[in-house]
Amino acid sequence: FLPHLVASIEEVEETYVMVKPDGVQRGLVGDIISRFEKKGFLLKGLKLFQCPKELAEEHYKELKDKSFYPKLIKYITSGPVVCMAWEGIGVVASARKLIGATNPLQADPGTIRGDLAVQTGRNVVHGSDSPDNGHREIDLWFKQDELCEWVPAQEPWLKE
Ligand code: IDP
Repeated sequence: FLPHLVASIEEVEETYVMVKPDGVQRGLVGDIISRFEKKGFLLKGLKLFQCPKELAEEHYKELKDKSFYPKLIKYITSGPVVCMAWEGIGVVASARKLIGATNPLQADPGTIRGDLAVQTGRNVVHGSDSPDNGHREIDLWFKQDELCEWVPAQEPWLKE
């Protein structure tokens, strides 16, 4: 990140956001990327990717004892996903707010899941739940040379 351009270094975070296979199949990729772009976060990595089973299992390892885990792995590997790395002040919690509650029927209107999904098992998007997991998941899904450090021309219009 670029410490000279932000008010407080500690607040700059990175998070892993992923359009799940249902979001890709339903043509929601542009809409979802657009919400993070418009908010003012910095896109550092982006790719369409067919997730292998081993990676899905590693990503969701904390859920491996849940009854829905086998179905979850099947879902995430059922077609291409869109992987994104986003950077910004408070981006981890903010991305979770933009995404909405895990169960789309409980997600507020205006959120991605609230606007675009009806079931927990097809909730179109993932976002890291902590700064530590943001780092862990970006490392897991991206190679170093797939990530860009750059300064958008609009930076001074977003951050004082
Ligand atoms: P999150 O994605 O909102 O952080 P988690 O509890 O970490 O929610 O669960 C990860 C993913 O596992 C969910 O986004 C959803 O795709 C799936 N999942 C969670 N709970 C259920 C369930 O009860 N049935 C089916 N799938 C579930």
